[in-house]
Amino acid sequence: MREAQPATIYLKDYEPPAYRIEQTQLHFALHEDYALVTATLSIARTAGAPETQALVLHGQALKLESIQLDGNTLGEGTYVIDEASLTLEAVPGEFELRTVVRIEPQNNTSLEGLYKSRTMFCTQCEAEGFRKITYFLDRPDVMSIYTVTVEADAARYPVLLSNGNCVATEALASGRHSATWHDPFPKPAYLFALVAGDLSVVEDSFTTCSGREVDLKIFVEPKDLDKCDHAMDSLKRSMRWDEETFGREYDLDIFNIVAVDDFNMGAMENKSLNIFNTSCVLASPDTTTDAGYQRVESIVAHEYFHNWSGNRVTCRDWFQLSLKEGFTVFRDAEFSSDMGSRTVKRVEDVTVLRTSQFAEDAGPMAHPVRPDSFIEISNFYTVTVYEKGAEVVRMIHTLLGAESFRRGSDLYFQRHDGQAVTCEDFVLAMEDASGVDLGLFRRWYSQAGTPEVSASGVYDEEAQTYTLTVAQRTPPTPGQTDKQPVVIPLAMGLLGDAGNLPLRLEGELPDTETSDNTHRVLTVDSAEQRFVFTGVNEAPVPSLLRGFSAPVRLDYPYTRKDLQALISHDADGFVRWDASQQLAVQVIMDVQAQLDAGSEPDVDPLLIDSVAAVIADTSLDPAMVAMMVTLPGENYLAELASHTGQADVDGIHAARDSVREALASALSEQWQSLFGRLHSVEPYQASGPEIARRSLCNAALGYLSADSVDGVELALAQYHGANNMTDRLAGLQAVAYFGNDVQRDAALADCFDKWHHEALVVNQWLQLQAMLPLEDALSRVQALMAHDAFDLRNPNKVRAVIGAFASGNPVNFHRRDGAGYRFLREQVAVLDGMNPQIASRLLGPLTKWRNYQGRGDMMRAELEELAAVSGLSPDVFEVVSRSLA
Ligand code: 0A1
Ligand code: ZN
Repeated sequence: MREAQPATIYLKDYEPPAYRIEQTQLHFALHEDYALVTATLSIARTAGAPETQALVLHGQALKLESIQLDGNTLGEGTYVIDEASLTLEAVPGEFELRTVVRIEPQNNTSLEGLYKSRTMFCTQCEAEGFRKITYFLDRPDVMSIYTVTVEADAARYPVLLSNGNCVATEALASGRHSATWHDPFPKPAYLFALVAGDLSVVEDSFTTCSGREVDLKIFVEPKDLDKCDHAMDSLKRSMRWDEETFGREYDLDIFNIVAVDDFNMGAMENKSLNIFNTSCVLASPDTTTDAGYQRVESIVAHEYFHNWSGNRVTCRDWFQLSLKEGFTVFRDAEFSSDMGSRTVKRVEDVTVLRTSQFAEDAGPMAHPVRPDSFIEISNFYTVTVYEKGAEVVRMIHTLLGAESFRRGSDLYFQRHDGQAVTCEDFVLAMEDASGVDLGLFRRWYSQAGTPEVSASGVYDEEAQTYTLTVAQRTPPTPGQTDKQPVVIPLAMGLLGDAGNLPLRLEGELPDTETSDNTHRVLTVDSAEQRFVFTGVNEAPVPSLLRGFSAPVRLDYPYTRKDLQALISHDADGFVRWDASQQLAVQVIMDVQAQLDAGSEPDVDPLLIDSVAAVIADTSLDPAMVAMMVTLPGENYLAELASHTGQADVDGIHAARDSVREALASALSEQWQSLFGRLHSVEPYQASGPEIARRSLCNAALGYLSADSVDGVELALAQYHGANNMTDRLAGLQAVAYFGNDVQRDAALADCFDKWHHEALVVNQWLQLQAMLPLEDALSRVQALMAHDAFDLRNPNKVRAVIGAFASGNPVNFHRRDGAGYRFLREQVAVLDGMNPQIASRLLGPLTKWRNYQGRGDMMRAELEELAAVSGLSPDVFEVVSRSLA
């Protein structure tokens, strides 16, 4: 255990900064074995702060070479340096501070601050990486105007970039050169960026709504120049959409994106210089799947949208992270919905939310959308802050309606432009613009845990009424035992034999009916409520939580017939899909119980009929059909099981497999005809209809290869004949899962042979193998880590192998002998010395130790083993100690 525990920081202790840094001038001299950073800061004491207030600058892993105050060199003894700060006890009210520090980007494996990725220099400063570059007030409420000069060898680093506009370039002695950039917008240090490298560029332009011409540039390594078109198109679509949908115009004449191979996250919204993980910006038919294309579009949009929701209006402190992230995820989801299918996008997002966020909210790391405390903020870039945060914004949108919400967002941007603000400021703007009281609604920001909503309905034939009773409770989470009811917008309808019924609540006059009187949003805001619908002339099936209108667990005692009715003809696409999943969950659970009891699995024919009907329903979007015929994932099933007890990973796996086999064989003709109808070798297009076609075709291929050797042959043929990555990978995956050992190994070897030069393809090849539910999976994973294609310093490779194994290969990670857990613990311990952010993220699956039948002790033992390691990073320390508490 470490000697001194890292400190916990509390929201309640927030104090505004005592000093501001109005102007920041930086000079970077970049060399192969060191960099010198000269920072000239114009600092002023905040009005009202005492003159005796010391100036404490953040700084980490810096070697101070010199320090001057208003031109006078400060001698030792006039300042104090420790491993996290530089303190000047007495300073004037206004002064200029100049420091020169020496850093070692080439040895920076944390990928935070200034580091080298392959041959280029780049930065990652969010959340607190700037302090690894120079001494500074590295907090988001200190906003400064930056002028940055980057100086480096001209041949190795012809491209020199920073935020804002390039205002000067200079050729220097000894083959060096420099470029100076000025950003006119004040910004917090976390939005600073610098890049130096030998990069190729794709250029385009965009004319804003007020007629300004913006140069758009994407910088990549020369070999990737052919993979930028999709990102560029996505960027232009995002810029137009933000003008049209949110009235947001871009504010500079230049917008740059740089792709880097070694990156901890997906991408970063630095002002006018977005830095992207290559996996989130590069796309070509041969290297990128349809899902990859969609990810590029949504991440390019997400980072671009941050220019307003994050940069122009930023966070006061890191507890407010969801202010920018929740809102921006909401904005990017709306964008993707408008670009493609709204229902499909919703289903994808809800799947992530229910699988990962609900699990987080039910486990030891549970925290509110606006956390109250943290040790290491990097640990709080979570599905709760991002995805649940976006759900909270979506609920505000639902409660206010689209028009008032837009007024609220306009007011928020106008009121707070150039400021660092709080989630409360966002809610206040929404209230002020709409007149809607969001008083109790605020609990969504402060209360952790997923609310459980149980609903029941009673039909009174005589009175022609239908009474819906809705109760809610939120289970306790660590540190929060008493929970209050939350405000839940419950979108719903009532389904009759021939379609959705008109809705009228008791006491309402007929003229309050809207044009669509078969759909409404009930506001549920107390522990238990009753809603009485009148004029209901048949016993309905309630269609509840339409569009997943709130991030809650809904429990309604549906019969399988009810679910079948919702699947086949409810008006809400989300409910239709959700009912298909609920039916599948019930059937899988039946089969699990049968297998447990030692009996033969007996798959309810109702599921088979229902899947057959979905396949035959030509009115449905093929992408919806694909999602409705796909069984819920093992992690989701485990999450559901651990909600009411503990998950039996092997039982879930076996049951799901046997239901899949039953569907594969009972409907083999249907799968064949679907495949025959949908298979195509036309040139690849990443259009909505083509993506939908491929998704259904490949779902059919999955069932065919699960069913027969002929199916595997078909998959093999598709793998070899494919002209795009989606079909190639689907073919390879089907062969790897259902083929024999010889077929599997030959196809995998062939894939590496053909694609070893494309890092992003190799990563998908690694990931596919790490997730194979084979008996020797762990030794395969260990062999992959010894492969030339693997590199422990590259987060994409680590995620593709170690991450995919721990979270995407449940039967092997949860091996009975505990070897999967031991493996993960060992890898985390090694990685912690290199890259604490990645190490701590990888730990996620072990933190769920309470959820697994017969495994908890072994999992906890590995966490305890880690806790005993000396010199753990604060990142890993926080996750380990919270999960053991
Ligand atoms: N703000 C970025 C992603 C990001 C998050 C955390 C980081 O370091 C801890 C880095 C980048 C986004 O939302 O896209
Ligand atoms: Zn973001």
